[in-house]
Amino acid sequence: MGSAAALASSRMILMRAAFFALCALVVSPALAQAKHGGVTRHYKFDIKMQNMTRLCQTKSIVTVNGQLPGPRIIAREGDRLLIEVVNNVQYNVTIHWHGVRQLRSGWADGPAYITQCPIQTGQAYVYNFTVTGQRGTLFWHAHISWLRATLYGPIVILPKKHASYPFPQPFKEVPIVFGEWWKADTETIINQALKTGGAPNVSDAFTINGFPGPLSNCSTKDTFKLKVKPGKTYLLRLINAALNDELFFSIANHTLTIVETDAIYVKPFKTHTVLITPGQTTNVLLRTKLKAPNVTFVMAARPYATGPGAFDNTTVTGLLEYAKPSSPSKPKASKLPTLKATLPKFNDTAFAMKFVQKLRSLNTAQFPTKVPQTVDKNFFFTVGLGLNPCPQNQTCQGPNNSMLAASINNVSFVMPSTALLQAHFFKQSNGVFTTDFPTKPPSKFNYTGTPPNNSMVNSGTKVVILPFNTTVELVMQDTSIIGAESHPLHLHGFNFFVVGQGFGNFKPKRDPKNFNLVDPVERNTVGVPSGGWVAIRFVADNPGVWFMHCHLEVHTSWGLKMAWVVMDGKGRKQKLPPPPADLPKC
Ligand SMILES: [Cu+2]
Repeated sequence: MGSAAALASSRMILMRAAFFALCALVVSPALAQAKHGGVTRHYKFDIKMQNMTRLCQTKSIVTVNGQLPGPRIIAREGDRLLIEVVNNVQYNVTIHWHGVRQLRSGWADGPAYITQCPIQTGQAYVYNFTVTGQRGTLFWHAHISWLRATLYGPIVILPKKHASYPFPQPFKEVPIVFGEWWKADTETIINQALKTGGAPNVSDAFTINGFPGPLSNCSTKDTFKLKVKPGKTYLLRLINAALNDELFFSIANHTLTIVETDAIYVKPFKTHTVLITPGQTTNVLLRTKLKAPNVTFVMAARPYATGPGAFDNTTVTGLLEYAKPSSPSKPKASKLPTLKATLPKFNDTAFAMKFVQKLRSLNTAQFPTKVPQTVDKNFFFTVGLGLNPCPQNQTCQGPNNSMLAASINNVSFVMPSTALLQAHFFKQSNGVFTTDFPTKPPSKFNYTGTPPNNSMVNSGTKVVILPFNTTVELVMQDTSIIGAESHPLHLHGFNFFVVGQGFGNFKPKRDPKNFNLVDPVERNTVGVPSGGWVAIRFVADNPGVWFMHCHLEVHTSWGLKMAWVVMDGKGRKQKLPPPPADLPKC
C-alpha cells in the first residue's frame, strides 16, 4: 500500500474509531459473558518484522501485526482481556499494559525480568487480565530494552454499558499517539551506548499516529490529518509513547479542554497547550468552530526538555481540516492557507509547573477521590543521573572517561536474569534480589545545589517489601548531580495521588502542610519537576512485584528503576494466584 493510500485508510480508521468500537462491542463473536458482568475479549498480537519507509529511508521494524502504531485494544470497564502474543522475531519480547491496575494479575503486567521472563523467539504467552474500576485512555508497549520504539498502541476503556462520560458525549473519538522515530536501528543504538558509557543518539523525528509530518524530510505525504465537521465535540485520546521526550502539544487557534489523565477523570479545564510525558495519557475535548473556516489548522508537538544532554529538537505536525458540506468527498484543503500552532519554549519549566498544578481529580459522589489521609510508611527517594567508573582497559564516552548511569537513592538497578515475581512467589529470592532498598538517600546533601564531589552510583537488585494494604507516602527528589532534569516516574500496579510538588529541596517540616488531600490528581506517571520534588500517596492493596522507573527509556536503561514487593494479605481475595501454565521461562 502506498503511503497516501495508507494515510487515507488510517485516517478513515481513526475517524470511525468510536463507531467501530461500538460495533465490535455489539457483534464480535469472540465475546463471552463473564461472571463479573463484563465480557471476555480476545486479541492476537503477532510480533513480526515489517519494512517501513519514513524520512526517505526504509528499514525493517518490529511490529504487532505489521502495524505502526499497533492495533487498538478496546474494552469496557469490567471486561476481561485475553491477548495472545506470538513472538516471530529474533528478539525476546514482552508487552506491558501501561496503567492497567492488574489487580491480582501481576503475571500479566509484562516488564521483562520483573513479572515475567521474556517470550522467546517462536514462543507465545496469553496475557490474561480484567479491567477493574478504570475507564479512559491507556496504552500498551513492549517492556524490554528499547523495543517499545515501534511496539506500542492505544488501549481504549469505555465506560460500562449505559454509563456515560461526566462531560458532553463526543461526536467522534480519535486516538492521537505520539511516537519517536530513528533512522538507525534502536537496539543497536542502546546496546552501543551501554557499552561505551555515552549517551545514545537522539531520534530523527517525532510522529503522530506513525507520521512525522511536513516539517520532516520527505514526509509531506506522511502527515496525520484529522478531518472534522464544524460545531462538533471531538474527544482526542492523547498518548505519549515516545521513548525519551516529554512533549508540548497544541492545535492552532483552538482551545482544548482536559477531562481525563491516565484513565482517571479530572476537573475539566481549558488550555491551549498540553504537557504530556512519556507514559502519560490525556483525554481532551476539542470543540470545533461553528462555521468551517477557510484555513487548515496545524497541530504540533515538540519536546519539553530540561536535562544536560542533547535531545531531538524537531517538531511533529499534523493537520486539522474542516470538511466543507458542499464537497464532502474532495475538500481542497491543500489550497487553503495553514495556521501555525504556537508552543512554549523547550525548557519552559514555569509553564510545566503551572500546567501540572491545574490538574485536579473530579472528586464527585460518583467519582470520589479516595486519597489516604494517614500514612503508614514514608519514603524519600532521590532520582537522577550519576556515573559508573570505566572498566579497565577500555575508553568510555561519559564525562571524564566515565560511564553515564542513573539511580534512585544512589542505587542503580541491576536487571536480574530471572523474573523477580517468580523468585518472590516461589520463595527463591536468594541470589536474585535483596530486600534492603534504602528508604532514604545514603547521605544528605544539597540535592538541587552544587553537586557533591563523588557522583559515582552503587549497583544492586534491591526491592522494598510492603505488607498488604500499607499506605505509602513517597517523596521523589530530583538531583542536579549531573544536571537537573524532569523525570517522569511510572509506577506499575497502582495509581497514586500527587499530593504535592515544588522546586528546590523538599522540606519535611514545611512542605507537607501544603499537601492537597482533597482533590489531588490520580495517575500512574508523574513528572518529578526539574530541580524539584513531588510527593505521592498510594495504598499497597495489590499483591505482587511492581516496577517503578523513569519513563525516559534512556534513564531506565541507565538504572533509574526499582521494585516494590507487596505481600499477600490474609483474606482469600488478597493473595496473588499462582502463575499461568504458559508463563515464559528464562
Ligand atoms: Cu528520567
